[in-house]
Amino acid sequence: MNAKTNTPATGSVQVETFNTVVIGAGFAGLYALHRLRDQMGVSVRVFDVAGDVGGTWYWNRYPGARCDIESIHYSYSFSEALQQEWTWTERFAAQPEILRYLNHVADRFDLRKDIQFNTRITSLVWDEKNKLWQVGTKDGIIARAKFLIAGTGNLSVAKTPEFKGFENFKGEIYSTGNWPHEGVNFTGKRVGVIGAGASGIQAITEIAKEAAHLTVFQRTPNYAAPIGNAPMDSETDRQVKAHYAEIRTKSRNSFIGLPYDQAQPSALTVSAEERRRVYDECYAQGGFRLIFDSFADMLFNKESNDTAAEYIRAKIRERVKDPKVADILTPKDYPYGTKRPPLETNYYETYNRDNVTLVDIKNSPIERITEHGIRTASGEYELDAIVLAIGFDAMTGPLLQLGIVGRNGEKLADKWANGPLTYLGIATHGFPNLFFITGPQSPAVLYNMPLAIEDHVDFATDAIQYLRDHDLDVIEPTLEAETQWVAHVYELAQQTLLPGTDSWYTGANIPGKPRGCMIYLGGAPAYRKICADVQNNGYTGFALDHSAMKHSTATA
Ligand code: N01
Repeated sequence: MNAKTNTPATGSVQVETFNTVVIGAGFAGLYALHRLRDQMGVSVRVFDVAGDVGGTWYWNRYPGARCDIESIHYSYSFSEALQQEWTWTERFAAQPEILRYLNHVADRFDLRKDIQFNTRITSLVWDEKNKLWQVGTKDGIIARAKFLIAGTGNLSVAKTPEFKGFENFKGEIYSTGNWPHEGVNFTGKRVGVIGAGASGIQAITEIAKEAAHLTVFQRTPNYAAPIGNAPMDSETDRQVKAHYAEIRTKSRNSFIGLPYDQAQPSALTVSAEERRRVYDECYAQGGFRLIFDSFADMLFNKESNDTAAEYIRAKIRERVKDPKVADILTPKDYPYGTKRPPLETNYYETYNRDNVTLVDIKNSPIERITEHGIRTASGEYELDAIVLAIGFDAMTGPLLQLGIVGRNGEKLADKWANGPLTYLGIATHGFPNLFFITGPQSPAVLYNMPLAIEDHVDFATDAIQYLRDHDLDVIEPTLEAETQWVAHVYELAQQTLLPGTDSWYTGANIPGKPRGCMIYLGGAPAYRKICADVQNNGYTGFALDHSAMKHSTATA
């Protein structure tokens, strides 16, 4: 067992040294802690800026927040006992229930005692001499660790609003990604929501039911489709629990990490009637079936994609009474699924309500926030509250704000100035013993997140175990392996429709952020096979122990 040790810091404060420090106490951090501490017996400390466990589900408490993957799949698979004892009340659980689940996991595995909350890590510096990471806050070094696991999530750094004049606004301002714990009462208020992505769509539907008037400021319309939520029925629960192992295996063998298996090869090789039948069935079933269980070429063939895009456009026209409003809500200039498709319940019907107004800010942009509301090019809208649902500095943002400095004083921010460079989306050359959980250039956000997280935590912790078993100190990807991986990720992306669309998938949602492809698009099964081969061959593409230092010097 690697006992934790105390090593003196500069000055008199004792700084503890751990085998592994984990950043983040969401799905990733909780499982990493359990695996390292309880299954491997190593010393570990988790840090999180939040006051409790939950990660994204701790912060995103806005009305309507719920997962968009069925809860029986959007949950941990690592413990059969946990799978059997937890029962979801809805097909797609709402945020409070997911947070209760993560609290249950923390209690069940007694995790909190090794988590330090209310602690923002702002500096992670590699100490080459001692082969340790120095973990710091703005007040200085608070821990040291041989290994670092970044479980910081992909959508945890809010986008900074570009609008001028916020300081003048006399009303309330909220952000979906950091919602007040006590909730917000919009009764009798004039509310404006900026943004109509997945968060905006969920929040708009609920806020409209409460507010005196809701004004939605939408720039780009989305291809939203019904989520198909319903109470969880006991027969489904029983069936799932009886076959959980098979279901999880089937999920891990599918592109997106869900046990879907109906997709036909192409929308273009079937009749118009058959296409319609498939789309009707998937639209009625809900979840991500329309995009991932209809036709397998949806993200690869524009013509095929057009058939689904047109199907959704027709649904929007059917569901929204005012044709002008329907037109503003209809996406026209990018393929379906190239922005993450939001799922909804009565979202389009919300625009049939008398108390809801849609403002097209693509044609009439927001000019500024005023004392009393929002001024666009076509007029001023008076508001008591503004809700920002403008998204995140996705994938790289959470890692870059950790202040990571690797070998030879290299800053991760400098290395990634033109976009992320990783090996397998798990590690990056020049930054030894550092593992990203669902990092950029892994399938991450296109792979059912809890399963993707478990796969990565297993990879990282297996690597740590391998080093221990072989009396090695350091693991770091070679520059060559990294270069090849990045090229492979880009080559795969070019075969899809994704690079052409502005979205957080490509970094285009953040002004000034380098545009690139941050997702491995070969699907979960291909990715999992690559990772398994790397592991089974003694960590191909990684330099181990002192060879890492030599390699780095040789390629510096
Ligand atoms: O963020 P987004 P999100 N002026 O980036 C608009 C996950 N998630 O928080 O498209 C005007 O998708 C922006 O407009 P445009 C899920 O993976 C999951 O909604 O840039 N508008 C867009 O409408 C999702 O994909 C769930 O033109 C501006 C919106 O704000 C991801 O999180 C629920 C603007 C941002 O949409 C992010 O979703 C919620 C500006 N300057 C989220 N800047 C589940 O269901 C931005 N916008 C599990």
